[in-house]
Order: sequence, then C-alpha cells, then structure tokens
Amino acid sequence: MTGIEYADFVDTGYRPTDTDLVCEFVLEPGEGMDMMDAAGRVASESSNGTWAALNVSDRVTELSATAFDVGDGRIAVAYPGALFEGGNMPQVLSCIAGNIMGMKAVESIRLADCEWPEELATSFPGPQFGSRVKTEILDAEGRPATATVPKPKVGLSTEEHAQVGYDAWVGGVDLLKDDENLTDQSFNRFDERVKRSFEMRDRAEDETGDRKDYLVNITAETETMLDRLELVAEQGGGFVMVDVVTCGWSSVQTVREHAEKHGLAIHAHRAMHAAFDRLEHHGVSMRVLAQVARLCGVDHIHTGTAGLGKLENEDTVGINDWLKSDLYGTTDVLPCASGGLHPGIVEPLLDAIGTDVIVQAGGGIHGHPDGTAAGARAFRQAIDAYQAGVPAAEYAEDHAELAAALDKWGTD
Ligand code: CAP
Ligand code: MG
Repeated sequence: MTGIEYADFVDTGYRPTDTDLVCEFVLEPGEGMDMMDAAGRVASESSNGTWAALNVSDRVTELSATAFDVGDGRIAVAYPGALFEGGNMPQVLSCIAGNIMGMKAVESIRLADCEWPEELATSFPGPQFGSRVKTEILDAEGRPATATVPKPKVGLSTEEHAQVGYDAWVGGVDLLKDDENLTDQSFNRFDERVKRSFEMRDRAEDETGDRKDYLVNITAETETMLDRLELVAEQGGGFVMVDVVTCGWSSVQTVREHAEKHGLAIHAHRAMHAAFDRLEHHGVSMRVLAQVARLCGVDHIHTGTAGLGKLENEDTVGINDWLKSDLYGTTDVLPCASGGLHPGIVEPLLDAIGTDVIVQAGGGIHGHPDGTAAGARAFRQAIDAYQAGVPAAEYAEDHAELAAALDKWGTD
C-alpha cells in the first residue's frame, strides 16, 4: 500500500499512451500556489485523488491522471482511458470539467482542448450525416447551405411563421430554422407550427423544384423532445434542432439515438455556451464544446462568424477545421455561421470560413426594406455572387434585392 498525494499526480517525464485522454488547461494558480502545486491538484481532483493523502493499492494509482506538461499558465494532463465509461458524456465531463472548475487551488482554470483517444471517441456514435446533409437532404452541392430564422424570435403566430418560411424558401433559402427560444408557446403551438410549416415547405419545393427543409426546435424535457422528433419525422422533415447546452449532453445522446431511427439530422444550437466559454481564462472552451457535440452525434453546430456580425466568437476557423478533420474515420460536422449576418458581409465571411458551411441570417433577411422574400433573394444573391467570384457591389448592379440590402446595411 502506498499513499497518494497531490505531488504524485505530476510527472513531467510521463508520455501519454494512445489510450489516454489528454486535456490542455489554461490555468492561474490560487493564492500561495505555484504551477506545479496547482497542476497536481487539478490532475488529482479530476481523477482519483482528494485533499487527504490516501493509502491505496497500485491498481488504484494506475487510474490516476498525470500532469505531464507544466508550462507558463498552461498544463497538459493525461487521463487513463479506464477512468471513463464509454458512451457516457456526462461522466467524462464530470471528470475533466467537474470539481476542478471551483477549486481554491486555482484562481481560474479553462479546459482549452482535448485529444480524444480512439477507443473513447468511437464509443460515441458521432454524426450521421455531417456535411453530407448538403447533398443527401438538400440541393446545396458546392455552395454554402442557407438558413433563416424568423424574426421576431418569438411572437409570430403559427400562420405568420409558416408564411415567413414560405417567403424565405421561395426566395432561395434552403432551411427555415426555429429560434432558440421558440418551442411550444401559446401564440405558436409546436404541433400546428410543424404541420403548417411543412405544408408550406411542400408548396415551396413544388414551385422551386429544390429540396427545402426546416430545422425544427424540439428543445424540451427529453421525453417531450422524443415526441416532437416523432412528429417531425411523420411530417416528412429531415432535421431536428436542439439547444444542446441548455438541454444537456445526456438528452442529446438520447435524441441522437432516436434521430437515427428516423433518419433525421440534428442541428445543434448552442444557446448558453458563452456562460462557459466567453472568459478566456476560465470555463470550457467552445472548441471543447464542439468536440463534445461531435462525439455525441450532432450533424451541425453553430461556431460563430469569424469575428463578423453581432456576437463574440472564439476561433471559428480553428473550430471548424477540427469539426471537419478526420477523427478515426467518423463523420464530420457541418458548421453553422450565424449572428448578425447580412448580405453585405457574406463575402468576407466566406473568405474566412470557406463554403462548406451553413450560413444563417435572421435580421439580415427579414429586416430587408422590401420584406422577407426580397431579403431571402438578396441573401442568396450574395452567395451566388461569391460563388461566381464577383464582388457583391458589382453583382448588385443587376440584382435589385441585393442592391437594396447593401444600401441598407453596407458591406461591413
Ligand atoms: C441569429 C440568432 C442565432 C444566433 C446564435 C439570434 O439571429 O437567431 O440564435 O446567431 O448565436 O437569435 O441571435 P440574427 P451563435 O441573424 O438576427 O442575428 O450562432 O453564435 O451560437
Ligand atoms: Mg437565435
């Protein structure tokens, strides 16, 4: 029997094995601590140690995490794969982003990045479609898929909502999307909205000859989400949308299982992510949240607008690259850019993030001086201009809707 203390969780000579989960933390030690002291406490508390020295067998110490790289304000910790229950994301996060977030040994700590070992990564289902939605569910080959969220976010009646959807679809948008706080309120009931919107979707498909779809926000208590998912499938929808952070990963995992039974793709909205990732020195990075979402099996996730638009962003490009990178042969995730977008900033946006994305605009379509249908046309024209390699201002010379949008919002 040996006693394990905080210092036993640091070994700068250790080299991670290919079954270890390696986590990188940004860290500022707490009062009276140096980086080594704090690193030992983080590795200990997030694996199998505690404040008191414990007498344990070697079998137990083999499950200990090791802080193997202790730098200036950053540490890397290796967690043995056996610490984790495969396919259980809450359990994984309770280790690597659990008690340590509130330890006095750290002034602040941020889980910045993870390297997922194959066994753990593939214990999760991963996405079903990822970027293949563009060709398997939509007709968006070779260009960004487009989406719009009716504004005002909440308050439209069911009829108004379905009409906005129709106007946007026939204007050239691929996807109607519910807003994150629109679910089943008295002014716009879920069941009726879904039915009416898909009727309008069918009309728009007949008129345009293009496949159109609807990112239906099923966010709710898990059982309710499953009922809503069934209705979307019955009505011929291709997607469900989930506010993944507010719902929690356990319910996302359940939705993923049921989505597969019905061949539905999952659009992940990330409302509340900034509560974890906005502070650069504390919390959990968006990069890690995106990794977690991919493992749990979402097909799309919002990753920001590369600094354009109305919201603060963390490294959109780096996160998107990770979502598309090869992860043991699993399916990729299609990133969604959203938040203050309008036709005038489509060009710099696509320059920054490429065209294998969804671009989503609410105010930038419905706020068009001539209304939603014209707004949708303007948005689509901006994309078509980009695809043709023509500057938006030049394309606007013979595209009146785009001209009106550029006039209203400019190009930055
Ligand atoms: C955008 C949006 C999206 C945010 C989400 C909104 O509307 O509908 O929810 O973009 O943020 O409610 O703000 P606008 P993110 O197009 O009118 O701005 O994509 O960063 O998660
Ligand atoms: Mg929204």
